[in-house]
Amino acid sequence: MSLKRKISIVVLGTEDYLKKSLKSLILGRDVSPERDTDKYEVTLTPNLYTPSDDIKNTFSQKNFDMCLLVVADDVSPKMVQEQIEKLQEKTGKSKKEFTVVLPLGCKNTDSYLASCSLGELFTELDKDRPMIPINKRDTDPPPLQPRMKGNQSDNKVNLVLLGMSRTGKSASGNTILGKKRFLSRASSSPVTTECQVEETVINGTCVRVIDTPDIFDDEIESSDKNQHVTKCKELLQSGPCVFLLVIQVSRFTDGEKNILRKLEDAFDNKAKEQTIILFTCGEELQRAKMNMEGFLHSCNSDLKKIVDQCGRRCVVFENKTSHKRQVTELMQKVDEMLHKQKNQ
Ligand SMILES: Nc1nc2c(ncn2[C@@H]2O[C@H](COP(=O)(O)OP(=O)(O)OP(=O)(O)O)[C@@H](O)[C@H]2O)c(=O)[nH]1
Ligand SMILES: [Mg+2]
Repeated sequence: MSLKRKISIVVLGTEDYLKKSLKSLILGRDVSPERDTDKYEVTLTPNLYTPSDDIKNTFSQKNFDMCLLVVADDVSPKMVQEQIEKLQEKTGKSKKEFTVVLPLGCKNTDSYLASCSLGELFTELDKDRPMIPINKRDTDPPPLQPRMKGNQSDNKVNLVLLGMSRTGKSASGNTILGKKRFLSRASSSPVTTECQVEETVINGTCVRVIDTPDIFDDEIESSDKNQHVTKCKELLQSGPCVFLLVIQVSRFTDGEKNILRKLEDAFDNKAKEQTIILFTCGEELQRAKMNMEGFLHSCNSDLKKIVDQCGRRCVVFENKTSHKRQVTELMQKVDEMLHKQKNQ
Protein backbone atom coordinates (compact mmCIF):
# COMPACT_ATOMS: atom_id res chain seq x y z
CA MET A 1 0.00 0.00 0.00
CA SER A 2 1.49 3.36 -0.90
CA LEU A 3 0.88 6.10 1.60
CA LYS A 4 0.47 9.41 -0.16
CA ARG A 5 0.57 12.91 1.19
CA LYS A 6 -0.05 16.35 -0.22
CA ILE A 7 2.75 18.44 -1.66
CA SER A 8 3.31 21.18 0.88
CA ILE A 9 4.03 24.67 -0.34
CA VAL A 10 4.85 27.69 1.78
CA VAL A 11 4.34 31.12 0.25
CA LEU A 12 6.51 33.95 1.54
CA GLY A 13 6.88 37.63 0.73
CA THR A 14 5.91 41.10 1.81
CA GLU A 15 2.72 41.60 -0.23
CA ASP A 16 -0.40 39.90 1.11
CA TYR A 17 -2.38 40.27 -2.10
CA LEU A 18 0.35 38.53 -4.15
CA LYS A 19 0.60 35.66 -1.66
CA LYS A 20 -3.17 35.20 -1.56
CA SER A 21 -3.51 35.36 -5.31
CA LEU A 22 -0.74 32.75 -5.80
CA LYS A 23 -2.47 30.50 -3.28
CA SER A 24 -5.78 30.72 -5.12
CA LEU A 25 -4.06 30.06 -8.44
CA ILE A 26 -2.36 26.94 -7.04
CA LEU A 27 -5.50 25.62 -5.41
CA GLY A 28 -7.70 26.60 -8.35
CA ARG A 29 -10.07 28.61 -6.22
CA ASP A 30 -10.05 31.29 -8.81
CA VAL A 31 -13.01 31.94 -11.05
CA SER A 32 -12.52 28.59 -12.78
CA PRO A 33 -11.89 25.77 -10.31
CA GLU A 34 -9.92 23.22 -12.28
CA ARG A 35 -6.75 22.43 -10.41
CA ASP A 36 -6.45 19.21 -8.44
CA THR A 37 -6.81 20.63 -4.95
CA ASP A 38 -6.20 17.29 -3.25
CA LYS A 39 -2.61 17.43 -4.34
CA TYR A 40 -1.39 20.60 -2.64
CA GLU A 41 -1.39 22.18 0.76
CA VAL A 42 -0.51 25.86 0.76
CA THR A 43 0.64 27.77 3.84
CA LEU A 44 0.63 31.56 3.76
CA THR A 45 3.01 33.49 5.99
CA PRO A 46 3.00 37.00 7.42
CA ASN A 47 5.15 39.78 5.97
CA LEU A 48 8.69 38.48 6.27
CA TYR A 49 9.85 41.76 7.80
CA THR A 50 7.46 41.63 10.76
CA PRO A 51 9.47 41.14 13.93
CA SER A 52 7.34 38.19 15.15
CA ASP A 53 8.59 34.59 15.25
CA ASP A 54 5.66 33.32 13.15
CA ILE A 55 7.75 32.39 10.11
CA LYS A 56 10.42 30.75 12.27
CA ASN A 57 7.74 28.73 14.08
CA THR A 58 6.06 27.70 10.82
CA PHE A 59 9.35 26.29 9.55
CA SER A 60 10.21 24.60 12.82
CA GLN A 61 6.91 22.69 12.68
CA LYS A 62 7.04 21.59 9.06
CA ASN A 63 9.41 20.59 6.31
CA PHE A 64 7.98 22.11 3.13
CA ASP A 65 8.40 20.66 -0.35
CA MET A 66 8.45 24.09 -1.95
CA CYS A 67 9.31 27.47 -0.50
CA LEU A 68 8.04 30.16 -2.85
CA LEU A 69 8.90 33.83 -2.48
CA VAL A 70 6.52 36.14 -4.35
CA VAL A 71 7.75 39.61 -5.17
CA ALA A 72 6.08 42.63 -6.74
CA ASP A 73 7.29 43.61 -10.18
CA ASP A 74 8.80 46.89 -9.01
CA VAL A 75 11.12 45.17 -6.53
CA SER A 76 14.82 45.44 -7.43
CA PRO A 77 17.17 42.41 -7.51
CA LYS A 78 18.94 43.88 -4.49
CA MET A 79 15.69 43.90 -2.51
CA VAL A 80 15.00 40.30 -3.55
CA GLN A 81 18.41 39.30 -2.26
CA GLU A 82 17.71 41.10 0.99
CA GLN A 83 14.41 39.26 1.32
CA ILE A 84 16.12 35.91 0.75
CA GLU A 85 18.79 36.76 3.30
CA LYS A 86 16.05 37.67 5.76
CA LEU A 87 14.37 34.33 5.13
CA GLN A 88 17.64 32.49 5.56
CA GLU A 89 18.11 34.25 8.89
CA LYS A 90 14.54 33.50 10.03
CA THR A 91 14.33 29.88 8.92
CA GLY A 92 17.91 28.63 9.01
CA LYS A 93 17.46 27.28 5.48
CA SER A 94 19.92 27.76 2.65
CA LYS A 95 19.23 30.50 0.08
CA LYS A 96 18.93 27.86 -2.64
CA GLU A 97 15.81 26.45 -1.06
CA PHE A 98 13.76 29.54 -1.88
CA THR A 99 12.34 29.89 -5.36
CA VAL A 100 11.43 33.40 -6.43
CA VAL A 101 8.14 33.43 -8.31
CA LEU A 102 8.33 36.16 -10.89
CA PRO A 103 7.03 38.99 -11.29
CA LEU A 104 10.54 40.16 -10.82
CA GLY A 105 11.50 43.66 -11.84
CA CYS A 106 14.97 42.73 -13.04
CA LYS A 107 16.37 41.19 -16.16
CA ASN A 108 19.34 39.42 -14.58
CA THR A 109 19.30 37.50 -11.35
CA ASP A 110 22.35 36.30 -9.50
CA SER A 111 23.00 32.68 -10.24
CA TYR A 112 22.20 31.48 -6.74
CA LEU A 113 18.64 32.77 -7.05
CA ALA A 114 16.31 30.04 -8.25
CA SER A 115 13.40 31.70 -9.95
CA CYS A 116 10.52 30.79 -12.17
CA SER A 117 7.64 32.40 -13.98
CA LEU A 118 4.08 31.44 -13.09
CA GLY A 119 3.94 29.36 -16.26
CA GLU A 120 7.04 27.39 -15.19
CA LEU A 121 5.62 26.95 -11.71
CA PHE A 122 2.37 25.50 -13.02
CA THR A 123 4.20 23.26 -15.48
CA GLU A 124 6.10 21.87 -12.51
CA LEU A 125 2.98 21.52 -10.36
CA ASP A 126 0.98 19.88 -13.12
CA LYS A 127 3.63 17.27 -13.93
CA ASP A 128 1.98 13.96 -13.58
CA ARG A 129 4.34 12.75 -10.94
CA PRO A 130 3.09 10.54 -8.14
CA MET A 131 2.54 12.22 -4.81
CA ILE A 132 5.52 11.86 -2.56
CA PRO A 133 5.32 8.81 -0.30
CA ILE A 134 5.50 9.81 3.36
CA ASN A 135 8.55 7.71 4.17
CA LYS A 136 10.58 9.41 1.44
CA ARG A 137 9.74 12.87 2.70
CA ASP A 138 13.21 13.99 3.67
CA THR A 139 15.24 12.16 1.04
CA ASP A 140 13.45 13.44 -2.06
CA PRO A 141 15.11 16.37 -3.82
CA PRO A 142 13.12 19.59 -3.69
CA PRO A 143 10.57 19.26 -6.50
CA LEU A 144 10.95 22.73 -7.92
CA GLN A 145 14.19 24.45 -8.81
CA PRO A 146 13.78 25.85 -12.32
CA ARG A 147 16.03 28.79 -13.14
CA MET A 148 15.07 31.95 -14.90
CA LYS A 149 15.81 31.69 -18.59
CA GLY A 150 18.80 33.70 -19.83
CA ASN A 151 16.83 35.97 -22.10
CA GLN A 152 13.28 36.48 -21.04
CA SER A 153 12.63 38.93 -23.88
CA ASP A 154 12.31 35.84 -26.13
CA ASN A 155 8.90 35.48 -24.46
CA LYS A 156 6.32 37.47 -26.28
CA VAL A 157 2.59 37.85 -25.96
CA ASN A 158 0.14 39.91 -28.02
CA LEU A 159 -2.77 41.40 -26.09
CA VAL A 160 -5.54 42.68 -28.37
CA LEU A 161 -7.98 45.15 -26.80
CA LEU A 162 -11.43 44.72 -28.30
CA GLY A 163 -14.83 46.08 -27.36
CA MET A 164 -17.45 48.68 -28.08
CA SER A 165 -16.56 52.35 -28.23
CA ARG A 166 -16.10 54.15 -24.87
CA THR A 167 -15.78 50.95 -22.86
CA GLY A 168 -12.22 51.95 -21.91
CA LYS A 169 -10.03 49.92 -24.31
CA SER A 170 -7.41 52.63 -24.74
CA ALA A 171 -7.44 53.54 -21.05
CA SER A 172 -6.91 49.84 -20.18
CA GLY A 173 -4.06 49.66 -22.69
CA ASN A 174 -2.40 52.60 -20.94
CA THR A 175 -2.85 50.90 -17.57
CA ILE A 176 -1.17 47.74 -18.89
CA LEU A 177 1.69 49.74 -20.40
CA GLY A 178 2.07 51.85 -17.26
CA LYS A 179 2.22 54.95 -19.46
CA LYS A 180 -0.13 56.97 -21.60
CA ARG A 181 0.47 55.82 -25.16
CA PHE A 182 -3.10 55.47 -26.48
CA LEU A 183 -5.46 58.40 -26.82
CA SER A 184 -8.25 57.97 -24.30
CA ARG A 185 -10.86 60.54 -23.41
CA ALA A 186 -14.53 61.18 -22.83
CA SER A 187 -16.22 61.76 -26.15
CA SER A 188 -19.58 61.20 -27.79
CA SER A 189 -17.88 59.91 -30.94
CA PRO A 190 -15.25 57.16 -31.33
CA VAL A 191 -11.80 58.29 -30.21
CA THR A 192 -9.60 55.49 -31.57
CA THR A 193 -9.96 55.26 -35.31
CA GLU A 194 -6.93 53.14 -36.25
CA CYS A 195 -5.28 50.08 -34.73
CA GLN A 196 -2.14 50.94 -32.79
CA VAL A 197 0.48 48.75 -31.16
CA GLU A 198 2.72 49.62 -28.21
CA GLU A 199 5.16 47.43 -26.33
CA THR A 200 6.35 47.01 -22.79
CA VAL A 201 8.20 44.38 -20.79
CA ILE A 202 6.40 42.88 -17.82
CA ASN A 203 8.36 40.44 -15.68
CA GLY A 204 10.66 39.56 -18.54
CA THR A 205 7.86 39.04 -21.05
CA CYS A 206 7.57 41.35 -24.03
CA VAL A 207 3.93 42.42 -23.98
CA ARG A 208 2.61 43.88 -27.24
CA VAL A 209 -0.61 45.77 -26.59
CA ILE A 210 -2.81 46.34 -29.63
CA ASP A 211 -5.53 48.96 -29.30
CA THR A 212 -8.38 48.83 -31.79
CA PRO A 213 -11.36 50.94 -32.82
CA ASP A 214 -14.84 49.51 -32.15
CA ILE A 215 -15.32 46.74 -34.71
CA PHE A 216 -18.60 45.51 -33.23
CA ASP A 217 -20.93 48.42 -33.90
CA ASP A 218 -23.58 47.37 -36.44
CA GLU A 219 -23.65 50.92 -37.79
CA ILE A 220 -20.06 50.74 -39.00
CA GLU A 221 -19.49 49.88 -42.66
CA SER A 222 -18.30 46.30 -43.00
CA SER A 223 -15.48 47.39 -45.33
CA ASP A 224 -14.14 49.63 -42.54
CA LYS A 225 -14.42 46.81 -40.03
CA ASN A 226 -12.60 44.41 -42.33
CA GLN A 227 -9.85 46.96 -42.81
CA HIS A 228 -9.38 47.30 -39.04
CA VAL A 229 -9.38 43.53 -38.53
CA THR A 230 -6.83 43.06 -41.32
CA LYS A 231 -4.61 45.76 -39.83
CA CYS A 232 -4.93 44.24 -36.38
CA LYS A 233 -3.89 40.82 -37.71
CA GLU A 234 -0.90 42.40 -39.44
CA LEU A 235 0.20 43.89 -36.13
CA LEU A 236 0.17 40.50 -34.42
CA GLN A 237 3.68 39.13 -34.16
CA SER A 238 5.04 35.74 -33.23
CA GLY A 239 3.95 34.58 -29.82
CA PRO A 240 0.50 33.84 -28.53
CA CYS A 241 -2.44 36.16 -29.02
CA VAL A 242 -4.86 36.91 -26.22
CA PHE A 243 -8.06 38.87 -26.80
CA LEU A 244 -9.04 41.24 -24.01
CA LEU A 245 -12.75 41.84 -24.39
CA VAL A 246 -13.35 45.18 -22.70
CA ILE A 247 -16.76 45.71 -21.11
CA GLN A 248 -17.72 48.49 -18.72
CA VAL A 249 -18.96 47.11 -15.41
CA SER A 250 -22.20 49.05 -15.26
CA ARG A 251 -22.98 49.40 -18.95
CA PHE A 252 -23.77 46.19 -20.76
CA THR A 253 -25.71 47.08 -23.90
CA ASP A 254 -27.87 45.18 -26.38
CA GLY A 255 -25.12 45.66 -28.93
CA GLU A 256 -22.81 43.57 -26.78
CA LYS A 257 -25.11 40.53 -26.56
CA ASN A 258 -23.65 38.91 -29.67
CA ILE A 259 -20.16 40.23 -29.22
CA LEU A 260 -18.51 36.80 -29.02
CA ARG A 261 -20.06 35.68 -32.29
CA LYS A 262 -18.83 38.90 -33.92
CA LEU A 263 -15.39 38.38 -32.41
CA GLU A 264 -15.22 34.86 -33.79
CA ASP A 265 -16.49 35.97 -37.20
CA ALA A 266 -13.77 38.59 -37.33
CA PHE A 267 -10.82 36.59 -36.02
CA ASP A 268 -11.15 32.89 -35.54
CA ASN A 269 -13.97 30.54 -34.68
CA LYS A 270 -12.16 29.58 -31.50
CA ALA A 271 -11.33 33.12 -30.45
CA LYS A 272 -13.35 32.88 -27.24
CA GLU A 273 -10.93 30.22 -26.01
CA GLN A 274 -8.24 32.90 -26.14
CA THR A 275 -10.37 35.61 -24.56
CA ILE A 276 -10.22 37.23 -21.14
CA ILE A 277 -12.96 39.68 -20.19
CA LEU A 278 -11.61 42.94 -18.87
CA PHE A 279 -14.21 44.88 -16.92
CA THR A 280 -13.50 48.60 -16.60
CA CYS A 281 -14.76 51.13 -14.04
CA GLY A 282 -14.00 48.65 -11.27
CA GLU A 283 -14.35 51.47 -8.73
CA GLU A 284 -18.12 51.20 -9.24
CA LEU A 285 -18.02 47.66 -7.84
CA GLN A 286 -16.12 48.95 -4.84
CA ARG A 287 -18.68 51.69 -4.34
CA ALA A 288 -21.42 49.05 -4.42
CA LYS A 289 -19.34 46.97 -1.96
CA MET A 290 -19.31 44.09 -4.37
CA ASN A 291 -16.50 41.77 -5.45
CA MET A 292 -16.20 40.22 -8.88
CA GLU A 293 -17.85 36.96 -7.84
CA GLY A 294 -20.85 38.89 -6.50
CA PHE A 295 -21.03 40.97 -9.64
CA LEU A 296 -20.91 37.91 -11.93
CA HIS A 297 -23.60 36.27 -9.84
CA SER A 298 -25.97 39.21 -10.07
CA CYS A 299 -25.29 40.47 -13.58
CA ASN A 300 -27.48 40.36 -16.68
CA SER A 301 -28.04 36.81 -18.02
CA ASP A 302 -26.59 37.66 -21.46
CA LEU A 303 -23.42 38.90 -19.82
CA LYS A 304 -23.32 35.74 -17.68
CA LYS A 305 -23.43 33.67 -20.86
CA ILE A 306 -20.49 35.59 -22.32
CA VAL A 307 -18.51 35.14 -19.13
CA ASP A 308 -19.24 31.40 -19.10
CA GLN A 309 -18.34 31.01 -22.75
CA CYS A 310 -14.99 32.62 -22.00
CA GLY A 311 -14.25 30.05 -19.30
CA ARG A 312 -15.04 32.62 -16.58
CA ARG A 313 -11.71 34.32 -17.18
CA CYS A 314 -12.27 37.90 -15.99
CA VAL A 315 -10.32 40.76 -14.51
CA VAL A 316 -11.47 44.12 -13.19
CA PHE A 317 -9.60 47.33 -13.97
CA GLU A 318 -9.83 50.77 -12.42
CA ASN A 319 -8.17 52.89 -15.04
CA LYS A 320 -8.40 56.09 -13.05
CA THR A 321 -6.01 54.76 -10.42
CA SER A 322 -3.92 52.50 -12.72
CA HIS A 323 -2.75 50.30 -9.82
CA LYS A 324 -0.05 47.84 -10.88
CA ARG A 325 -1.80 45.11 -8.97
CA GLN A 326 -4.54 44.84 -11.61
CA VAL A 327 -1.90 44.35 -14.32
CA THR A 328 -0.25 41.64 -12.21
CA GLU A 329 -3.60 39.88 -11.91
CA LEU A 330 -4.22 40.18 -15.64
CA MET A 331 -0.79 38.75 -16.48
CA GLN A 332 -1.41 35.86 -14.09
CA LYS A 333 -4.65 35.10 -15.92
CA VAL A 334 -2.88 35.32 -19.27
CA ASP A 335 -0.10 33.02 -18.05
CA GLU A 336 -2.56 30.47 -16.67
CA MET A 337 -4.72 30.46 -19.78
CA LEU A 338 -1.76 29.99 -22.12
CA HIS A 339 -0.32 27.32 -19.91
CA LYS A 340 -3.58 25.36 -19.93
CA GLN A 341 -3.82 25.65 -23.71
CA LYS A 342 -0.26 24.37 -24.10
CA ASN A 343 -1.14 21.28 -22.09
CA GLN A 344 -4.35 20.45 -23.91
N1 LIG B 1 -13.99 56.10 -14.00
C1 LIG B 1 -13.41 55.39 -14.96
N2 LIG B 1 -13.38 55.85 -16.21
C2 LIG B 1 -12.79 55.12 -17.17
C3 LIG B 1 -12.24 53.85 -16.89
N3 LIG B 1 -11.75 53.35 -18.04
C4 LIG B 1 -11.98 54.27 -18.98
N4 LIG B 1 -12.61 55.34 -18.47
C5 LIG B 1 -13.05 56.56 -19.16
O1 LIG B 1 -13.93 56.19 -20.20
C6 LIG B 1 -13.80 57.08 -21.30
C7 LIG B 1 -13.54 56.28 -22.57
O2 LIG B 1 -12.30 55.63 -22.45
P1 LIG B 1 -11.45 55.19 -23.72
O3 LIG B 1 -10.25 54.52 -23.24
O4 LIG B 1 -11.23 56.36 -24.64
O5 LIG B 1 -12.47 54.18 -24.40
P2 LIG B 1 -12.28 53.35 -25.74
O6 LIG B 1 -12.96 52.05 -25.56
O7 LIG B 1 -10.86 53.31 -26.13
O8 LIG B 1 -13.13 54.21 -26.76
P3 LIG B 1 -12.96 54.31 -28.37
O9 LIG B 1 -11.54 54.64 -28.67
O10 LIG B 1 -13.90 55.41 -28.76
O11 LIG B 1 -13.36 53.00 -28.94
C8 LIG B 1 -12.63 58.02 -20.94
O12 LIG B 1 -13.16 59.20 -20.43
C9 LIG B 1 -11.90 57.28 -19.84
O13 LIG B 1 -11.22 58.13 -18.95
C10 LIG B 1 -12.28 53.37 -15.54
O14 LIG B 1 -11.83 52.25 -15.19
N5 LIG B 1 -12.88 54.17 -14.62
MG1 LIG C 1 -9.86 53.99 -27.80
